[in-house]
Amino acid sequence: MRKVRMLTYGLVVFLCIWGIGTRVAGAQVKSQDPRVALMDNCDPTTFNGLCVVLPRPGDTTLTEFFGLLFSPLSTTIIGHPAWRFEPSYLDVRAGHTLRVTNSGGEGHTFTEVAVFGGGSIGPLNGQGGPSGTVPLTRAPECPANPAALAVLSPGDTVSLKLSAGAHNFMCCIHPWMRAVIDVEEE
Ligand SMILES: [Cu+2]
Repeated sequence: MRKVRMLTYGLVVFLCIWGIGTRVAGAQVKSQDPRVALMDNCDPTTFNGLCVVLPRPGDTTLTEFFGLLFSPLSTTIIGHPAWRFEPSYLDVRAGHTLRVTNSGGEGHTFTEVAVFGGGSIGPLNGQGGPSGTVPLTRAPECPANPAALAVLSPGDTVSLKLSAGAHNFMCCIHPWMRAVIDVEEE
């Protein structure tokens, strides 16, 4: 009788562990719906015309934005950290589709580059910055003419299928917005 009871307890414990394991595995499968958000915190009033009004608008003023473009501790542009890709590093299983949404109030690009560098907007590469500034060199994948930028407007989403390997993405407007998407074989 004791043996039967122990077997029953054993079975219950096993089923509980199996149940938890299945749930964890399920969560992992769900996380294989990879997404990246293009984020900023632009204040529509001071970014007059450059920033759409979102349901929850940003509150970084243009002055605050410019205030964090440079640091006296760096010879090149730093950039405001609220302008970012979220997450900025993502492991993706091969075959899954990456969804990229502009959740910010400004236009951004999600441009694949061989190596990270500057974008298409001179002043946001550091041109005209404090004396001694060395501007970033434009990544060749970012067009020399800003009119040719493939801008993702606020609210827009694109879906990307990526080959195996590490992919570097940057914003050709705000070159400190960067992400690495690492696509791994099953
Ligand atoms: Cu951007």
